[in-house]
Amino acid sequence: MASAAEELVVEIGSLAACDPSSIVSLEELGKLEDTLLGKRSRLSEIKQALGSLPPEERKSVGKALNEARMSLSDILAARRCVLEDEEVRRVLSSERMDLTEVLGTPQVGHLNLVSQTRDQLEDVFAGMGFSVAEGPEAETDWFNFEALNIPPDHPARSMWDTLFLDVPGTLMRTHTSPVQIHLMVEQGPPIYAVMPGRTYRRETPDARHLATFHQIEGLVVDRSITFADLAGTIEEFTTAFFGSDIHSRLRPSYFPFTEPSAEFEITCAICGGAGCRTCSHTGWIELGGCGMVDPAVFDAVGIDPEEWSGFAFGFGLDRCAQMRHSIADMRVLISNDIRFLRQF
Ligand code: FA5
Repeated sequence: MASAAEELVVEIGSLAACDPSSIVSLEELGKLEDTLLGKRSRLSEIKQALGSLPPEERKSVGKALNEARMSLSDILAARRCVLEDEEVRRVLSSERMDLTEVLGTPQVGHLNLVSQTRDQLEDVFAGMGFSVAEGPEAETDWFNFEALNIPPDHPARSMWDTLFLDVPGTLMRTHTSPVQIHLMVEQGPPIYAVMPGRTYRRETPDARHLATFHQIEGLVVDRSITFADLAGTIEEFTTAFFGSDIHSRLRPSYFPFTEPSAEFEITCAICGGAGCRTCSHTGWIELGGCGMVDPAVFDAVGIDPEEWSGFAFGFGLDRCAQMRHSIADMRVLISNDIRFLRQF
């Protein structure tokens, strides 16, 4: 018959035979640890009763107890490791941020109002049979002035406050008119073209002026072109671009490269023609200049003025945008104020 000590050793062995693989949460595992190893566990009870055993039995039961506790601690710690690892993975996956994920419609930018206006003007003129050309922004004095019948020391140079470059004889173009010269030299007549681009002047910005702004130039050179063709083209463009509420008028003016020359004005869209600060209380806004190509320009580029005639015009692109959208102060176009830009 087995002694009490031998029975205890068998019981201790059965208590130590634990398989916690069915435990799936750290909370459940904590409870099991308490049941098996806590102060009120059966193993603790046996430990407390060790003192009442005879010394020779105390040793074998004590040894079995220690081995059982160590084995259980190892088994439970291993299971704890697995469950803690699973918990970390679960938290990481629930908090994972997918940086490639796109929520809703992506925010994309759009063309600045001036670029949109350039595209719209190009469309209007393309519809009227014009092609689109471009030229350099850094120019030589010859293209920007001399070929346009503005020799050195000509008083008309003061019409364009010029930014000169360090290389002698070069400058930032003050208008898009030098592109007329490029086309006439490089292509020759007949020409039906518009030339949009950026222009530069040493100018203090105000409600109607910027130091870096944009113009669109127009040039027609063909046989028998008259001032009536110019007036008709401008009228056609005004209605197509601004709508029937905006009227245009030509007023006699002076440009060295056109003869006769005219200023092209449209109804101020800010006040509807009543007069306001933007139009200096005149009810009209100057959009550009125009006229018949001066024979001296044809001479400079080698085109026979007896055979060919033509007209040219140059408008402010920024001013077109300003009038089309009733913008009181042109400076907002370059202010980078996202609230303003988003409207268009
Ligand atoms: C010229 O620049 C001539 N090249 C126009 C021309 C072309 C005349 C072909 C005849 C034949 P003007 O300096 O007036 O002209 O400028 C033309 C237009 O550009 C102005 O009416 C205005 O709409 C715009 N503009 C001129 N300066 C500025 C500026 N600082 N800021 C914004 N727009 C401007």
